[in-house]
Amino acid sequence: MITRRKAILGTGAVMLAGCDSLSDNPALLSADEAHHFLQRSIVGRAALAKQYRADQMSPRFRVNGNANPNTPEYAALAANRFADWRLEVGGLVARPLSLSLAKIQSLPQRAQITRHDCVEGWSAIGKWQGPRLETVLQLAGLRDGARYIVFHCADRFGASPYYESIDLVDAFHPQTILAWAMNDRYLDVGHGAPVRLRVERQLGYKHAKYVMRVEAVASLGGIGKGKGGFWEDSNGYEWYAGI
Ligand SMILES: Nc1nc2c(c(=O)[nH]1)N[C@H]1C(S)=C(S)[C@@H](COP(=O)(O)O)O[C@H]1N2
Ligand SMILES: [Mo]
Repeated sequence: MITRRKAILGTGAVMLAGCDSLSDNPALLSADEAHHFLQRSIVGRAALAKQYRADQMSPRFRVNGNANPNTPEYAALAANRFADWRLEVGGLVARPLSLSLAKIQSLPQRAQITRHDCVEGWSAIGKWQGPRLETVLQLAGLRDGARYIVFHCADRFGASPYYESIDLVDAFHPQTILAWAMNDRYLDVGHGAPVRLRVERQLGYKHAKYVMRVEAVASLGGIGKGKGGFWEDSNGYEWYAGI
């Protein structure tokens, strides 16, 4: 993948020689922003991730990262089959929401069979179902200035909760869903019950499990250490993990 990224960046530098708008000049962007800009302009961020047939689904889909939040709060929610769980939607929105699982299941649904690619080098094909994130964001109404969507999770690594973030291109991408079903069953605890993000154009660590709160923000500066995600802040993972 590193090789491919380098190739993409190389092509981009040539193509961008023709850009004349000042705001489009990658020289004025930080390295991260420039990388992101090039990915977007060349790969086409609106393109769909490949979808697979049912007979191509992996017989076993590994659980990775945290397999259970293991907090008393989460245990109580799970014991009640998440009937008392609510997804909070807030930040830069006109109408903050508190959505039950039943409400999330009653919204228009999307199902897709996709391949999950973990940065650690394994992949698995699974089926995911849930409402598009766009549907939920439209219910809440993004306010001017909202640029990123942050996902706050129920699990922790030591003292830090897991969190991730995406920009609005990915938030409104048709395959970006809040999945509550996997392989035609309720999401199990290992895979992120009751709801996890699927953001199919990016690597596995962006797909936040155990989502408790969705927050629209103007900048990632106030989230964690400012790089937009738990692994980005703690281990130098790239914020834009496009595949
Ligand atoms: N909340 C939370 N989300 C997470 C993680 C985690 O540890 N906690 N691990 C990430 C990583 S690295 C991967 S590869 C996928 C694994 O998803 P799976 O357990 O369904 O295979 O979840 C991602 N989302
Ligand atoms: Mo991963």
